Amino acid sequence: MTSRFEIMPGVIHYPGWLDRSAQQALLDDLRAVVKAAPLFVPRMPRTGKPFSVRMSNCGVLGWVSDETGYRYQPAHPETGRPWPAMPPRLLDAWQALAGYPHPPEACLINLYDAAAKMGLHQDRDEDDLDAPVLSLSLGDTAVFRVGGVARSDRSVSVKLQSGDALSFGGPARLAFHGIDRIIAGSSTLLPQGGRINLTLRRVTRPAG
Ligand code: MD3
Ligand code: FE
Repeated sequence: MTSRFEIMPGVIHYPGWLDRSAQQALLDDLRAVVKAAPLFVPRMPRTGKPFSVRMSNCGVLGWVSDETGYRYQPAHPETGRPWPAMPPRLLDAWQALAGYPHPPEACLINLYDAAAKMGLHQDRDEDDLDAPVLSLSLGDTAVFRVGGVARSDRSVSVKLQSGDALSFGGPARLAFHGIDRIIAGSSTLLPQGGRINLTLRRVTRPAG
C-alpha cells in the first residue's frame, strides 16, 4: 500500500513509492544509461551560463539546453549517438502512475551535488501538455517548491526523499517549480552522496 497525497490540484506525491531494493535496481539501470550517454553540463540559452545540475536522458527523445535554446532531440549533444532506450522499470512506473494511454518518450536525468539547485521555472518545451510529468527521486532529500501557473502565485515546499514519486498533470502541468536545496547526507543510496531526479515525459502529441 502506497500513500498518495494531493499537494495541490494535479500534484500527487507518493512517498516511498520505490522500496530500497527497487531504488537499487533503478540505480543499476541508470548506471548503464549514463555509461552509454554520459552526463553533460547544460547551459542557459543566450548567456551560456552553466546549470549547477548535470544531465543525461534515455528514451527516444532527450531534453538539452545550450546557448541556442532549450529543445528535445533524438541524440546526445556531445556523442551524437541516440539516447539509450528507456529501461522497462521506468515504463512500468509510468503505467502505474501516469494515467495516460501513451508511453513516455523522454526521461530526463538530473544529477544534483550538495550545492546544486534549480530555479523556479515551468516545463513548457513539450507539445503534448495533456500528458502528466512523472518524477522519481533517488538519493539525498531535496527541498522542492511548487506554486501556481503565475510566477508570483503562492508556493508550497515539499521534501522529496529517495524513492518518492510525484506526478504533475491537469491544472498543475504548467505550475512553476524548482529545487531550493539538497540536504547532504540524508540518504545512503548513492555512495558519493547527491541526488538523482528522473522526469518521465510525453513530448509529441499522439497521432489520432
Ligand atoms: C511541476 N526537475 O527537470 S521534479 C525538471 O527535482 C525539474 O530535478 C526537478 O523541474 C528535479 O524540469 C523537479 C518535479 C517536477 C517535474 C516536472 C514538473 C515538477 C513539475 C512539470 C510541471 C510541473
Ligand atoms: Fe521542471
